[in-house]
Amino acid sequence: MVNPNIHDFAAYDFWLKPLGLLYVGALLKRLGAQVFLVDMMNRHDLDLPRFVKVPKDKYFGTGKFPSREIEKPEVLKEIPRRFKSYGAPPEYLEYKLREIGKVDAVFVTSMMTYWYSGVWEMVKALKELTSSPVLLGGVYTHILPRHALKSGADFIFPYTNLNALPRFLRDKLGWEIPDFEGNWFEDLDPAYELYNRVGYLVFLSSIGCPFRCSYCITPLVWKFSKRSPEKVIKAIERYLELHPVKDVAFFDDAFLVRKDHVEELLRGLRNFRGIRFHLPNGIHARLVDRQIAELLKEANFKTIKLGYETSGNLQRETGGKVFDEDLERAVEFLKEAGFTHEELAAYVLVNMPGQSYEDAERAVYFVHSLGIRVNVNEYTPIPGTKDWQKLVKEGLIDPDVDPLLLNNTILPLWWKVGMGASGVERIKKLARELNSKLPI
Ligand code: B12
Repeated sequence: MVNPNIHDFAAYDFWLKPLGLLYVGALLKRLGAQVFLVDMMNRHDLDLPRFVKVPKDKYFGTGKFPSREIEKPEVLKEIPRRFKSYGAPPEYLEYKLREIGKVDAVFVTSMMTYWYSGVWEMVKALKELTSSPVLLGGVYTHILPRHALKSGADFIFPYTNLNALPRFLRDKLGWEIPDFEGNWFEDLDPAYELYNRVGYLVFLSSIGCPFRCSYCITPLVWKFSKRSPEKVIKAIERYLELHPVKDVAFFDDAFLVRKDHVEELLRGLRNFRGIRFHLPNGIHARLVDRQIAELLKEANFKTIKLGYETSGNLQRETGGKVFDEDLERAVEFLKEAGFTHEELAAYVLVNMPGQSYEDAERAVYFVHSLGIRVNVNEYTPIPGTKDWQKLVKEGLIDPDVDPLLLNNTILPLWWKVGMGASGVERIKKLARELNSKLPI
């Protein structure tokens, strides 16, 4: 199994782990396969320092990736910034593949659609370095399956239900394997035993999201479900024993949905002494009540990002997930429970279609007025979402646009919708200034 390099203008290791691929690994092992992992993005791999200088951790296990400048793809030629390949160098891949030896198939994952050039490059390298069939899955393949067919992979698996994988392997590769008798999300742990070392662990306690925000793809690709807290806790226990790290993050899209479940999970997490927990992916402010806030504190959460998105009418129009008063109340409860402004932040989305500069500015000031940090996220339209369909219908986006151009950093440079690059820069600068005014 291979997690490819990221090609981008910037990337930072905010607890990045290829969770989907680790579930695939767990499933294949259950079905009797012998599995090896080459994760080009694992900064903590024991062999990596032999091939490249690895930047030290910054905080909570996060840090900069090693990187090297690469030539820009044709469509990005005009962008006046350096384009890089992040993660391990090609020699590391060659070394790992030699060490593993001949395999029956290679499973490659993918994340952001606009990172596809790193995926294509990896597929090409694997086709050259091995004689095995290459299967490609992951976020890019389920958002853009037709585009992914051009990756050079022998097969793409554009689905998110891993219970369908055994049949796929029987059909495509002729493997003689049984179906998986269970539910992949409930019954499997991400296979962290495939790493020789990690700097942190990432888990999911739920998959999917019951909300229907117009800019988000999640509700369209997973049926929302929660894993039993007991199993989540057992998985954390099991892997902390194997990899004694200090930091554990959750990638859930809807961590707080289903109060009974969340409370049981948080009560269990209190027993992990000395472990710092993180929620980098935006929790639903409306679902934070006094009890949840206290349990989060008792469990030793150190990073809590609240989803705020924007101010004004768009709050309702994009799905009505969070209103000003929800965020205000959530922050109040969290602060009462003892969280400091260094541990709390809210995401503000900028450059959304229909969002004025003033809306975004107001959102930034509003978050700051609550005494917490503002994290600015640059909007990017995701193929398949409600937003995307509307933009295509109105002629505001070409449905065949090269996904590289949808990179959130460069979109404002060319997209005529929204507040433009200078507007986005001003909002980011404002957020930086306001954040720096918070007491240390
Ligand atoms: C964690 C996460 C992040 C993290 C970490 C990423 C990082 N850079 O460190 C943070 C919070 C930093 C982040 C940031 C952003 N993210 Co994000 N993120 C996610 C998230 C929530 C989880 C990914 C994950 O682990 N999923 C769970 C695993 C199990 O799913 P999976 O990998 O798809 O795997 C499944 C299948 O694909 C399959 N599979 C996977 N690989 C393989 C391989 C094979 C061979 C097979 C057979 C199967 C298979 O197995 C799994 C079974 O279901 C996803 C949403 C989501 N739920 O996926 C968004 C998501 C990927 N992010 C998204 C976006 C838009 C962003 C931002 C641009 C937001 C913004 N506007 O600022 C930023 C910027 C990212 C950047 N440039 O670095 C979009 C993707 C957009 C796109 N065009 O691709 C998503 C889908 C969110 C969304 N709701 O729409 N993100």
